[in-house]
Amino acid sequence: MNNRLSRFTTSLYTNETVNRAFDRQVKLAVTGLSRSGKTVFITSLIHQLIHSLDNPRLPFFSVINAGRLQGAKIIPQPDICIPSFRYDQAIEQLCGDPPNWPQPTSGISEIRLAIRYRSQHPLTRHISPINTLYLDIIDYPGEWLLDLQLLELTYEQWSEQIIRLCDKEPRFSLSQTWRDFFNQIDITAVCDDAILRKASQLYTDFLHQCKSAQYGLTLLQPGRFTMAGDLKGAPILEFCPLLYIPEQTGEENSFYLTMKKRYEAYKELVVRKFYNEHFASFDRQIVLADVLKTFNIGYTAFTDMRDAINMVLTSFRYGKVGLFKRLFGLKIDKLLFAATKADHVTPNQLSNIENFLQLMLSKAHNDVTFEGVTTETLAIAAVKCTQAATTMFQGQKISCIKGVPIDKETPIALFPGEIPTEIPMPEDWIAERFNFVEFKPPRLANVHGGGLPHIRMDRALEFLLGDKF
Ligand SMILES: Nc1nc2c(ncn2[C@@H]2O[C@H](COP(=O)(O)OP(=O)(O)OP(=O)(O)O)[C@@H](O)[C@H]2O)c(=O)[nH]1
Ligand SMILES: [Mg+2]
Repeated sequence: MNNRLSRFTTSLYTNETVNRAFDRQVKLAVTGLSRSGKTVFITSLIHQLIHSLDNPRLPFFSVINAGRLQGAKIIPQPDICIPSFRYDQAIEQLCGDPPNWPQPTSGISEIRLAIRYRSQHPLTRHISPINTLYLDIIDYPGEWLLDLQLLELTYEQWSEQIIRLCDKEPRFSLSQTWRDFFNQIDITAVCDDAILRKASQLYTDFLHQCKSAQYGLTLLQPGRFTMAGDLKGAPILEFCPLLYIPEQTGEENSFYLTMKKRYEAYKELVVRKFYNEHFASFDRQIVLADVLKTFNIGYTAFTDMRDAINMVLTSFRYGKVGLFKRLFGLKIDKLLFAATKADHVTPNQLSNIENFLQLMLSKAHNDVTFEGVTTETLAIAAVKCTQAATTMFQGQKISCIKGVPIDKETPIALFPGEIPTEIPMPEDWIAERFNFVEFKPPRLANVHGGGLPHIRMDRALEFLLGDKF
């Protein structure tokens, strides 16, 4: 790097760090596995903020409630080399006629918001009555999040982890074709590219099957195998875990050592780069989990999601830090656990979902509160697609919800089931017990007349940003 460029980047870095230390900038980690609702959440959050002045839907967001918000705007992002988050496109889809959900995310993108507010600080409000808070958010495919754990694991340790997972159903049966093929390879022999490519393809097929709606598994590594992004077809994705660890490694160009080298290259060139550029420093975090999905599928999907989220959360830096330390090292000091798509249940079930999510993530919860991090758990819907209603069933009035299912054109009323207050035993996860269907986004007469309909987005905003104003 030449001197001028290096001075320029150092000064940018210093400005950014100072801004963050003095509460003028917040980098928000929107953490969630694939399909948990990240893109919809980011879109709704931006929509709520840029329509905040005429937004009657944010009573719990205190800066608005106190009438101190001056407005919010999307401004140029800090890193011009990263694609911009396509907010306009997402809103066009969500609020179109017919409305549609955004496509699954296939690459990284970034957005920056400037939020103007009147200061209430007794010392600064006369000197600088109007302040600006910059909010940075990135969006990325949820699959990639699972790779962060690889940074801690050698190729052999990672392979052992996968072997243990494949010992149990449904992975045992689903991995059969890959395992049969792999078992025929002498991994200490000289590597044949075509055979290696085939082994890696069969492993990738196995991951795709695990991910399918039928099995709904989430702990799928490496993440780029199911969402390759711009690495599609690259040799760096051509490897797979070992089924056994041989005593001999073979020649330098053996299957074993070739796959080990590819794994290490994947870790360094793909995962570490992703981590360093986008995940190394955050101030605030929201963890989005689609817990309702696990009810529809069953106990294995539940344990898989629970383990995947708890695992992912070990990759972030947590802790309460004072001003001085914040100038040198930023850590997450507030973390919100959010059960998404809460519009899939009747309003009286919201506290049950929150309780359920708490039980699911109690390990991670304990670890972060130990570090002094403030946490909260909320059931949210970034875009509310249903209305609460009542219906008569066997002579009794029961609560239900009304919305347009994803594969239908007209609304239906349905009773989705009650969320248990305890995690059910494995044998009690019966398929017929729950009926959480996917809904179409609501049709809106005026996209710009206030924020999108939601559940508890204002509480989420208050928790994540409220103290910064
Ligand atoms: N009813 C309802 N459905 C939602 C809501 N948010 C997300 N969904 C559903 O969840 C799906 C996934 O949401 P996304 O925001 O695309 O999920 P993501 O986490 O960005 O997924 P990836 O990009 O694949 O990692 C959507 O297509 C909707 O079907 C919500 O607030 N309410
Ligand atoms: Mg997405």
